[in-house]
Amino acid sequence: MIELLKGDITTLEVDAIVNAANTSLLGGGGVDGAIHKAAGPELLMECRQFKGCPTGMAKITQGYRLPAKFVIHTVGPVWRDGKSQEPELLESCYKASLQLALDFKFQSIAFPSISTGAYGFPKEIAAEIAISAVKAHLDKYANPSQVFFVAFDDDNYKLYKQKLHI
Ligand code: AR6
Repeated sequence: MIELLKGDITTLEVDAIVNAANTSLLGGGGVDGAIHKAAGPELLMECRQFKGCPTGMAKITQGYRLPAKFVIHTVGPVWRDGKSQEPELLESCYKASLQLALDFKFQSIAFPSISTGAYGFPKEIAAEIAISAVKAHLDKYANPSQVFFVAFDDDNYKLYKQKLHI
Protein backbone atom coordinates (compact mmCIF):
# COMPACT_ATOMS: atom_id res chain seq x y z
CA MET A 1 0.00 0.00 0.00
CA ILE A 2 1.36 3.40 -1.02
CA GLU A 3 0.26 6.67 0.55
CA LEU A 4 1.18 10.25 -0.14
CA LEU A 5 1.62 12.73 2.70
CA LYS A 6 2.54 16.39 2.74
CA GLY A 7 4.80 17.85 5.41
CA ASP A 8 7.61 17.00 7.77
CA ILE A 9 8.84 13.40 7.77
CA THR A 10 10.25 13.75 11.30
CA THR A 11 6.73 13.72 12.79
CA LEU A 12 5.79 10.27 11.50
CA GLU A 13 5.24 7.30 13.76
CA VAL A 14 6.47 4.57 11.44
CA ASP A 15 8.98 1.74 11.69
CA ALA A 16 11.51 3.71 9.66
CA ILE A 17 11.92 7.09 8.05
CA VAL A 18 14.48 7.45 5.28
CA ASN A 19 17.08 10.18 5.46
CA ALA A 20 18.50 11.83 2.33
CA ALA A 21 22.03 12.00 3.71
CA ASN A 22 25.49 12.66 2.25
CA THR A 23 28.45 10.27 2.07
CA SER A 24 29.80 11.41 5.46
CA LEU A 25 26.56 10.46 7.26
CA LEU A 26 27.44 13.21 9.70
CA GLY A 27 24.43 15.44 9.09
CA GLY A 28 23.72 18.42 6.88
CA GLY A 29 20.84 20.65 5.85
CA GLY A 30 17.40 19.85 4.43
CA VAL A 31 15.70 16.70 5.62
CA ASP A 32 19.02 15.42 7.03
CA GLY A 33 19.30 18.45 9.31
CA ALA A 34 15.67 18.15 10.39
CA ILE A 35 16.08 14.45 11.23
CA HIS A 36 19.26 14.97 13.27
CA LYS A 37 17.68 17.90 15.11
CA ALA A 38 14.56 15.94 16.02
CA ALA A 39 16.40 12.69 16.88
CA GLY A 40 18.99 14.34 19.13
CA PRO A 41 22.78 13.98 19.40
CA GLU A 42 22.71 10.21 19.93
CA LEU A 43 21.88 9.82 16.25
CA LEU A 44 25.13 11.47 15.19
CA MET A 45 27.06 9.30 17.63
CA GLU A 46 25.64 6.15 16.06
CA CYS A 47 26.21 7.48 12.53
CA ARG A 48 29.91 8.07 13.24
CA GLN A 49 30.53 4.33 13.56
CA PHE A 50 29.78 3.74 9.87
CA LYS A 51 32.63 5.94 8.67
CA GLY A 52 30.45 7.10 5.81
CA CYS A 53 28.26 5.51 3.16
CA PRO A 54 28.72 5.31 -0.62
CA THR A 55 26.20 6.95 -2.94
CA GLY A 56 23.28 4.61 -3.67
CA MET A 57 23.73 2.56 -0.49
CA ALA A 58 21.89 2.67 2.86
CA LYS A 59 22.65 2.22 6.58
CA ILE A 60 20.24 1.85 9.48
CA THR A 61 20.25 3.43 12.94
CA GLN A 62 17.83 3.79 15.81
CA GLY A 63 15.37 6.70 15.80
CA TYR A 64 16.20 8.01 19.30
CA ARG A 65 13.87 10.97 20.08
CA LEU A 66 11.96 10.60 16.81
CA PRO A 67 8.52 8.99 16.79
CA ALA A 68 9.95 6.65 14.12
CA LYS A 69 11.68 3.57 15.53
CA PHE A 70 14.55 3.58 13.03
CA VAL A 71 16.23 5.84 10.49
CA ILE A 72 17.49 4.45 7.19
CA HIS A 73 20.20 6.77 5.90
CA THR A 74 20.74 6.67 2.17
CA VAL A 75 22.93 8.81 -0.04
CA GLY A 76 21.32 10.08 -3.22
CA PRO A 77 23.31 11.14 -6.27
CA VAL A 78 24.15 14.76 -6.98
CA TRP A 79 22.55 15.64 -10.33
CA ARG A 80 25.21 16.52 -12.90
CA ASP A 81 24.09 15.94 -16.48
CA GLY A 82 21.83 12.89 -16.24
CA LYS A 83 24.51 10.75 -17.89
CA SER A 84 26.55 10.08 -14.79
CA GLN A 85 24.44 7.18 -13.51
CA GLU A 86 22.19 9.49 -11.53
CA PRO A 87 18.98 7.54 -12.30
CA GLU A 88 20.56 4.16 -11.47
CA LEU A 89 22.04 5.51 -8.25
CA LEU A 90 18.73 7.05 -7.17
CA GLU A 91 16.93 3.77 -7.89
CA SER A 92 19.59 2.01 -5.85
CA CYS A 93 18.81 4.27 -2.84
CA TYR A 94 15.17 3.16 -2.87
CA LYS A 95 16.08 -0.49 -3.41
CA ALA A 96 18.70 -0.55 -0.65
CA SER A 97 16.33 1.18 1.80
CA LEU A 98 13.50 -1.22 0.99
CA GLN A 99 15.86 -4.18 1.33
CA LEU A 100 16.72 -3.06 4.87
CA ALA A 101 13.02 -2.67 5.65
CA LEU A 102 12.50 -6.21 4.39
CA ASP A 103 15.44 -7.59 6.40
CA PHE A 104 14.07 -5.95 9.56
CA LYS A 105 10.51 -7.06 8.75
CA PHE A 106 9.21 -3.49 8.98
CA GLN A 107 5.55 -2.81 8.32
CA SER A 108 5.90 0.87 7.52
CA ILE A 109 8.50 3.12 5.93
CA ALA A 110 8.43 6.78 4.86
CA PHE A 111 10.54 8.29 2.09
CA PRO A 112 11.35 11.92 1.39
CA SER A 113 12.02 12.83 -2.23
CA ILE A 114 15.70 11.87 -2.20
CA SER A 115 18.15 14.10 -4.12
CA THR A 116 15.51 16.66 -5.18
CA GLY A 117 16.68 19.40 -2.81
CA ALA A 118 20.33 20.38 -2.44
CA TYR A 119 21.38 17.64 -4.88
CA GLY A 120 19.32 19.11 -7.74
CA PHE A 121 17.80 15.96 -9.22
CA PRO A 122 14.87 16.91 -11.52
CA LYS A 123 11.75 16.30 -9.45
CA GLU A 124 9.66 14.64 -12.14
CA ILE A 125 12.29 12.02 -13.06
CA ALA A 126 13.00 11.45 -9.36
CA ALA A 127 9.29 10.84 -8.62
CA GLU A 128 9.05 8.32 -11.46
CA ILE A 129 12.11 6.44 -10.23
CA ALA A 130 10.87 6.46 -6.62
CA ILE A 131 7.41 5.20 -7.50
CA SER A 132 8.58 2.46 -9.86
CA ALA A 133 11.21 1.19 -7.40
CA VAL A 134 8.64 1.03 -4.60
CA LYS A 135 6.02 -0.66 -6.78
CA ALA A 136 8.56 -3.26 -7.98
CA HIS A 137 9.45 -4.06 -4.37
CA LEU A 138 5.82 -4.26 -3.20
CA ASP A 139 5.00 -6.62 -6.08
CA LYS A 140 7.61 -9.07 -4.82
CA TYR A 141 7.73 -8.79 -1.04
CA ALA A 142 5.34 -8.58 1.92
CA ASN A 143 7.49 -6.11 3.92
CA PRO A 144 7.14 -3.25 4.27
CA SER A 145 3.37 -3.39 3.79
CA GLN A 146 2.92 0.38 4.01
CA VAL A 147 5.04 2.92 2.14
CA PHE A 148 4.59 6.65 2.62
CA PHE A 149 5.95 9.21 0.20
CA VAL A 150 6.39 12.46 2.07
CA ALA A 151 6.35 15.59 -0.05
CA PHE A 152 7.69 18.68 1.69
CA ASP A 153 7.11 21.12 -1.13
CA ASP A 154 4.06 21.75 -3.35
CA ASP A 155 5.86 20.70 -6.55
CA ASN A 156 6.68 17.25 -5.24
CA TYR A 157 3.21 16.83 -3.74
CA LYS A 158 1.54 17.61 -7.08
CA LEU A 159 3.94 15.37 -9.01
CA TYR A 160 3.46 12.37 -6.76
CA LYS A 161 -0.31 12.88 -6.71
CA GLN A 162 -0.40 12.88 -10.48
CA LYS A 163 1.96 9.93 -10.94
CA LEU A 164 0.30 7.81 -8.25
CA HIS A 165 -3.13 8.59 -9.78
CA ILE A 166 -4.58 9.68 -6.42
N1 AR6 B 1 10.48 16.30 5.69
C1 AR6 B 1 10.33 15.80 4.45
N2 AR6 B 1 10.98 16.25 3.36
C2 AR6 B 1 11.83 17.28 3.55
C3 AR6 B 1 12.07 17.86 4.82
C4 AR6 B 1 11.35 17.33 5.92
N3 AR6 B 1 11.50 17.82 7.15
N4 AR6 B 1 12.97 18.87 4.66
C5 AR6 B 1 13.30 18.92 3.35
N5 AR6 B 1 12.60 17.98 2.67
P1 AR6 B 1 17.41 17.65 0.68
P2 AR6 B 1 19.07 16.02 -1.12
C6 AR6 B 1 12.60 17.64 1.23
O1 AR6 B 1 18.10 18.88 0.26
O2 AR6 B 1 18.61 16.78 -2.29
C7 AR6 B 1 21.68 17.66 3.01
O3 AR6 B 1 22.46 18.73 3.43
C8 AR6 B 1 13.08 18.70 0.27
O4 AR6 B 1 12.01 19.60 -0.05
O5 AR6 B 1 17.11 17.46 2.11
O6 AR6 B 1 19.10 14.52 -1.21
C9 AR6 B 1 22.42 16.33 3.14
O7 AR6 B 1 23.29 16.30 4.24
C10 AR6 B 1 13.44 17.85 -0.94
O8 AR6 B 1 12.30 17.57 -1.74
O9 AR6 B 1 18.28 16.32 0.24
C11 AR6 B 1 23.15 16.24 1.84
O10 AR6 B 1 24.37 16.95 1.90
C12 AR6 B 1 13.91 16.54 -0.32
O11 AR6 B 1 13.53 16.58 1.05
C13 AR6 B 1 22.22 16.90 0.86
O12 AR6 B 1 21.42 17.80 1.61
C14 AR6 B 1 15.40 16.31 -0.40
O13 AR6 B 1 16.09 17.53 -0.18
C15 AR6 B 1 21.29 15.89 0.21
O14 AR6 B 1 20.52 16.53 -0.78
